[in-house]
Amino acid sequence: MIRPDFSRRSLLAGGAGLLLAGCDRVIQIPAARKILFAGEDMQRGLHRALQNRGALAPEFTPAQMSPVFRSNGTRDPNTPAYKAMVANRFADWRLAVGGLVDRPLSLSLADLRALPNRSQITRHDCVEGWSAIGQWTGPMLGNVLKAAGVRESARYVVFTCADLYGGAPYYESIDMIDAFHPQTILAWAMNGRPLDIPHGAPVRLRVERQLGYKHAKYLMRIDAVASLDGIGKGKGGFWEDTVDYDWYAGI
Ligand SMILES: Nc1nc2c(c(=O)[nH]1)N[C@H]1C(S)=C(S)[C@@H](COP(=O)(O)O)O[C@H]1N2
Ligand SMILES: [Mo]
Repeated sequence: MIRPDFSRRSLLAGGAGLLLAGCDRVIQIPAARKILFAGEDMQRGLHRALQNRGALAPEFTPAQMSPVFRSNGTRDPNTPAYKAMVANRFADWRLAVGGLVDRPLSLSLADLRALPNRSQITRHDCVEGWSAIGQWTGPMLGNVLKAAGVRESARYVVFTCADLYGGAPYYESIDMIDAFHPQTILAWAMNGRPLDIPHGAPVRLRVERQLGYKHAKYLMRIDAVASLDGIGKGKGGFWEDTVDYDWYAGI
């Protein structure tokens, strides 16, 4: 990831040779003062924005977990292909990782389980007005993207699912800040058990700073892309395309 450098020094170095005048003197020049303090405001504003995007979602204790965690949207993809995977306990399921990567991957459940895993107890907030607290376990998406050698040109990650809506797969997308957020995981377990069908078996996305519809279930493909144009209807997700839900659903 590129870390922007908004330090005063870099602003000066990039400026009109002001560095040569020395700091004390520069500060006396009204025009320079203006540039410096505009820079300071920009620095504060941007840092706040970046910090907020990286902040962790609240995590809870086991005692706070919801006794019932409802399922929403697709509760069973129920296609012939999905039924065949269920019959085989997902032994044939593979997660394709492709798009703008140097090393496309095809990962089995065993591959995902073998990576360092993270468990987190978080609150799921559905835009329809219900919430539930559950525990999720899986590898960080960022580590999988790193293993695939995601390219600098990638700006979004697109998730394609096994369930169909009107013949087309459910899909979602997030940006690189969310993709590399430490709580963004590919969850294969929920509440300490392998993920069940209603909640997205065998693997679903957890992207804890976003509303429920961003948490794609029944994952089949992950693609790094430079643009969302030409994917679905171009708005970055099934609900975004269909009923104008916001693409950025940050909470
Ligand atoms: N593949 C897929 N993912 C999906 C959906 C869906 O219909 N299909 N529904 C979304 C919505 S609106 C919500 S609130 C959550 C529900 O997750 P849950 O069934 O585990 O409660 O999944 C999201 N991910
Ligand atoms: Mo939802």
